[in-house]
Amino acid sequence: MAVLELAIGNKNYSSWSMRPWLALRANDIPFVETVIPLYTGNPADKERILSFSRAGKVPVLVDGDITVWDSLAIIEYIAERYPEKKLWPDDAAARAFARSVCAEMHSGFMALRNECGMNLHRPVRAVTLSADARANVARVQQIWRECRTRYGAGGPFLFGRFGAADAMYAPVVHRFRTYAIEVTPETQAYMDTMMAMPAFQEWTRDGLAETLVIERFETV
Ligand SMILES: N[C@@H](CCC(=O)N[C@@H](CS)C(=O)NCC(=O)O)C(=O)O
Repeated sequence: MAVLELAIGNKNYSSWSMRPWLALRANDIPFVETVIPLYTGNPADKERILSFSRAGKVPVLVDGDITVWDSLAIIEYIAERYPEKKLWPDDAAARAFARSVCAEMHSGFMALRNECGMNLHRPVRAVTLSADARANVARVQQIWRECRTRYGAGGPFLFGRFGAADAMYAPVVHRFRTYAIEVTPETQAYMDTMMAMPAFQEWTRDGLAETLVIERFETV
């Protein structure tokens, strides 16, 4: 079996990269990681991303002669290749719910993403959020509460055990922390669970050790 290779961006900033990376690492799935600095202005860096995928974006997973680009597609691929890791819940209703909240994250929350970009270096400090971003924060908390209440009895994660939905929402944990967003006690408890994960801590440590600064992400 070929060793998986995951091409990712800077760990400090690349929220999309964090998702499949966490899904792999938290499940002890062996893979080689290739970090490509983003937005350096150096055409060679962009060429390197393009050599993995013509979409020109990371993350990209390479498994032998199979290439999967896009965070959610990669998580789906991992779930299929390692069914024993149970990235999706067994129960059909829970699975449908998990897929829906993952898709909602993947395609939404633009205001929160724009106003609170993931930036692990950033000193913890509150910002004034737009009404749309505040609505995003409320919706994320509603999703987490509903997942935990309906399907979380088997453990501390959204669907009990750690799974795809936790991986997809992991960067939001950093955003809520870094931008000092006021959250409910249940949200804080879930964030604490995520932040205590060795894989989450490893990503954070690596990101904090990076020195490359991307000016356009340092504005808030
Ligand atoms: N929807 C894509 C988004 C991927 C994406 O936007 N990646 C950014 C970094 S987080 C990127 O590769 N940017 C580099 C560039 O555009 O040159 C996914 O889920 O993987």
